[in-house]
This record gives sequence, structure tokens and C-alpha cells, in this order.
Amino acid sequence: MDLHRKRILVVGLARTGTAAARFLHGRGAIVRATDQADEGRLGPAVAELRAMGIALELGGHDDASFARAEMIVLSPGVPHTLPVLQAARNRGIPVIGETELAARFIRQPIVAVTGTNGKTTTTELVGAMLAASGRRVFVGGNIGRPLIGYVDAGMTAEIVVAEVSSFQLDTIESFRPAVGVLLNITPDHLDRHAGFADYAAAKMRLFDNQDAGDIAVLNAGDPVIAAHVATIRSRKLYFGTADAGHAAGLDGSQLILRLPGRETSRLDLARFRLRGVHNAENAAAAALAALSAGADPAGIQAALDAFRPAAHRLETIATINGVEYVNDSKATNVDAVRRGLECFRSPVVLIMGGVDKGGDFSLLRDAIRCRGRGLVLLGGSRDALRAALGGLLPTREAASMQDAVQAAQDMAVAGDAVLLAPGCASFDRYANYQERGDDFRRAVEALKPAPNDAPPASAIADADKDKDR
Ligand code: UMA
Repeated sequence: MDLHRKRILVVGLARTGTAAARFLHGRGAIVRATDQADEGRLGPAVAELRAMGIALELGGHDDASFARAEMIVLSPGVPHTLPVLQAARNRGIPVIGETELAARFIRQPIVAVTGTNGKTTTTELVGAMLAASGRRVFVGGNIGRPLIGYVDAGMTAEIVVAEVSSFQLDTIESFRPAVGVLLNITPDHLDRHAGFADYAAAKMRLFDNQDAGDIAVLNAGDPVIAAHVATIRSRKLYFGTADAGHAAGLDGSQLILRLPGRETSRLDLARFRLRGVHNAENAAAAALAALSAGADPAGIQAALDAFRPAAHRLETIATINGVEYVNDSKATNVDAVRRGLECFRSPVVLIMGGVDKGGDFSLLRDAIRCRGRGLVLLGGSRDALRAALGGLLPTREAASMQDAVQAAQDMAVAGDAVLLAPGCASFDRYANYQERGDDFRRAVEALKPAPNDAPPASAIADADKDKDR
């Protein structure tokens, strides 16, 4: 793709947009970069772009810049349906996302992972399995490292492992992963997509450009995926329970991999530290993808044994007065909250709330009835939460994270857990879910433990004990 002297508009100047603008400028394009936020909110990367000679348009978008561009590159946070983008398309101006831009340059095979929940864990696992098998990998994408940065840095890996979101898939054209992994599809981001069908269709775009030589790794137990698989042209490998004979089968703490034309491998999940049956599924999906992309069973086993849970995902912060405080700030949609709750064997005081993404909170009623001790509502979506879940449990409202943790402490009794699982995005109060989780940690650390407080066994059940759920 020749970028020299091409007039390109980059829209959205956070991590992705600044990386794309730097790359395009370096390849000789005439780059203009715009963000609706003003410079004060955007940070020093934007000043660096100006110093490079890139024209900036901050604090809003000018329609004329869209009309004058020869190509428009979007950051994932910018809706591709904005009227000004529709108008540009109508004039014949190509509008692509940064993932598509990067895909046009990446020469190595790509393993791409998508799904509503578990993407980041699975992406990291695939990368670790390939690395432990001696392969040079770059791990990036929605995980927080834009793929265009990899292209800009000279593309020195043998394999690229990319987490991709529905936003990124919305704006691909030729992006073609050699291995595409689809973990699950449940409602999320309904504030941005035109409904659940549109969201599911975006996820399925992962397979749009694959052909019979490529591989699709699919969750055998997901009804929405099952309803869409007929459109996939590549070779399908399923993960699920072992008795069903899938390519990756879970049997208690065993993971059995049966790839056509290869010896069966049995992996042991006994030392795998991530909790919950959903994480065992993530491990199964990752193992299938890594094996298909050149990892060996010994490397896969080594990566499973060494993998450590990431922060903000069912992360135990402290046990105070016999109550375990668990940070699951990454649970930003309804299904993630349900999966998290189902990992607990003790009663839970649940802290929820934030920016409502249009999910149906009432789907949590059964899980909350089974395990809930109390509910604390914090943030913008409390009316929707109260309407869907009110009356099931004692419910309190909180004005700050500190209040929420205090209210949860008042409601919990020894042996319970307090779980931050918001079921919502964080943007009403925080820049991202990490900041929200950090705030929860600080609020928990400020609680005073009783003297001689002895931590009991964790309230969260292990994955292998959960397999009947
Ligand atoms: N903006 C505009 N005009 C608009 C809308 C937004 O100028 O109409 C500007 C905003 O003012 C802001 C910028 O766009 O300055 C934000 O762009 P961005 O959200 O794309 O920010 P990045 O930091 O580049 O983050 C993006 C992904 N963000 C989203 O998809 C919302 C990050 O995923 C990703 O890690 C990063 O690229 C690197 O690839 C985050 C996410 O929440 C973690 N993803 C969703 C998820 O996982 O559920 C999809």
C-alpha cells in the first residue's frame, strides 16, 4: 500500500490514533489528526505529533477535513457510523480502522482472538504458549498495544497474536487471521452497536476473509456461535467437554487435544491458577489456537503452569474480619458478572454500577438469588439496576467507591465475599476499568482489620471443582 503524499485523516488520538498517525507520517503520508477532546485531556503524545509536523485538529471534528481526505483511519473508540463518516464513504473516500491498516502491512501469520468475555486472558495464554514453545511472538491489539505500533517497529516476530474487539472488526476489509478464535457471544456494547444481531455480526467478521486453509477455533457450547457457523469457510476446531469428542475437550483437570493427523495430547490443568470453568474454557481455546499456530504440547503445558491471573479479574485484594474482598472490575457486562458470581461458594455482597451498555441486568436474578447477601449500587446505571434486581436482596446506594465498600462491609458477615463486579463500563467516574479497580483496592485497604484476623480459605472455588456447573 503506497502511502507517499496521500492525504490521510486519523480520527481519535489516544493510544491507537497517535500510533497510527506516527506510522503514517513515517511512511510519507500527509497526515491530519483530529480528536473531539481538547489538548489538555489528550496528554503529551499529541504534542509529539505536532512536533513531528502533523496537523492537529483538537476539541472537535471539522467536516471539511473528512471531505478533503483521501483516506480516513479510525481509532476503535470512534463509532464508524458517525454521519460525517457516512458522508465520506458516499464520496468514495475509504474509511478503515487501525486493525485493517496494520493488517495490510503485517507479513506474519496472525492468531486473532475475539469473544465477549475472556479475550485478554486467552490472547495472553496463546502468546505465552507459543513463546514457551520457542516461537517469537508479538502480542497486541485490543489488549492495549495497537498492531500498527508493531508494524512501525519493524515486525520482527514470527507470529502475531492479536486480541480484536467488535469495534475493530467493524472496520476491517482484508484482515485475515490464519487462526481465528471466537470464545463466546453474549450481549455487550449495545450502546454502540445497532442491537445484539449487529454486535454478533461484527464478531463473526473475524472469519470473513478466511478460506479453507485457515482455522476457526469455536466454543461448542455457545448457542449464538452455533447459529452463525454455517457462514465460516475455514476448518472448524471446537472446544468443549471431553465426552463430546471435540478437538479440545475438558475432563475435570485434564485437557485433551485431538487435532486431525496428530497424536492426542493430554494436558494437566491441576497447576493452572485461573479460577472458574470459563477460564478452563479459555485455556482449551488457547491451547487449540497455539497448537494450530506451531506451539508444542510441552510449551503449552509450561505456559499453563506458569500463567498468573491478571489484576482486576477476580483478584483477591484482602480478607478483613473473615470477609474476602475481590476485585472483578473487568466484569463490564452482564455475562461477565454472572460468570464471576458463579465462581463463589460463599454468599456475596455485590457492588455494581457504572455506564450502562444496554445489557439486560435481569439475567442476573438467578445467580444473585443463589449467592447474593446484599447489593450495593454505585454510579450512573443505578435506576436500571434497581428496576431489574431490586427487591431480591437488601440493597444500598453509594455515592463513592469508599461508601460502596463501607456499605458492603456493613452487610457482609464472616465467611462472605465482597465482590466488585460492576456489569457496566467505568467511564462515568474513571478513565478505564483499571482505575476503578485501583480505587476499589484503595477503599478496601483503608478498612480496618480486626485484631488477630486469620484469613480463611478463599471463597472462590477452583476451576476443577466447578466443572459440573
Ligand atoms: N474520539 C473522537 N471522536 C469520537 C469518539 C472518540 O475523537 O467520535 C476520541 C476520544 O476523545 C479519545 C479517543 O477517541 O481521545 C479514544 O479512542 P479509543 O477509545 O479508540 O482509545 P485507545 O486508547 O486507542 O483504545 C483503543 C481501545 N478502546 C476502545 O475500543 C474503546 C482499547 O480497548 C484498546 O486497548 C486500544 O485501542 C489498543 O488497541 C479498550 C476497550 O475498552 C480496552 N475495548 C473494548 C472492550 O474490550 O470491551 C472494545
